[in-house]
Amino acid sequence: MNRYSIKMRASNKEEGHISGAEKLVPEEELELYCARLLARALRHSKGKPDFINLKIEAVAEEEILRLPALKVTTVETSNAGEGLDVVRGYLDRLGLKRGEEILALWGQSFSMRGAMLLDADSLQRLEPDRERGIRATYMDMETADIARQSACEGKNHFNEALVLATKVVSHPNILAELCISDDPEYVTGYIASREFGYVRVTRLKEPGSPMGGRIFLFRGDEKDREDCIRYLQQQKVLVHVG
Ligand code: PML
Ligand code: MG
Repeated sequence: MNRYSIKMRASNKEEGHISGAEKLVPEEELELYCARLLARALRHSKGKPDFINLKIEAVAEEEILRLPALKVTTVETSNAGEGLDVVRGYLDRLGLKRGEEILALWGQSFSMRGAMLLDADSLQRLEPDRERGIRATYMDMETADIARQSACEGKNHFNEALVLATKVVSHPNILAELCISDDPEYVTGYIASREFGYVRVTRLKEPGSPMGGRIFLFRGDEKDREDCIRYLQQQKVLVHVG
């Protein structure tokens, strides 16, 4: 059974980017999901798009890597400072000596479309294009249609982030991922790693802030870096949730 990758992005002149989403669906559900993603683009609260791009590519079954979702835990925090302390604690747990500097660099990812790829030891930035960053893509959750359908109806920050983080930290050269949403009302962020799974931090920024971004912490040589970037941007991944 073949699958198709569908990517949707919508924008307009006033807002710029309005919404984007991707799916990796069986052939018989392709038309249905194109319609669902189109509906999502048209009904976004940020505004009406004047440009919608739907990109559809066939994906052979043997190209797909299947991964179980990371284990999820939640740490309750009541302000951004407490949230950052929690993240710092997990960086310590990974043996990373320069946690404070890593947190300070996070802000540089806030204006990027993709993530910062950061050498976990030298803190050198490793993205070939620093403005764009690295976009982890070609992933979806593997679950019953009903769950995928609801994921299409609007943005489900948590599901989409769990799928992305599972893909990202499954690469052997990625030690951890740090993420804060750029959605002003969404204050839950996370740190994820193979060692401790996906740790949700309920408040990692203050409400109303449009600042958000991702860091992928990397350790390896030049060849590992190339392999890792190829994996993040091209490997097709289905994440089994629940
Ligand atoms: C985003 O806006 O894409 C990032 C979402 C982070 C989700 C964190 C969570 O709810 O676990
Ligand atoms: Mg976003």
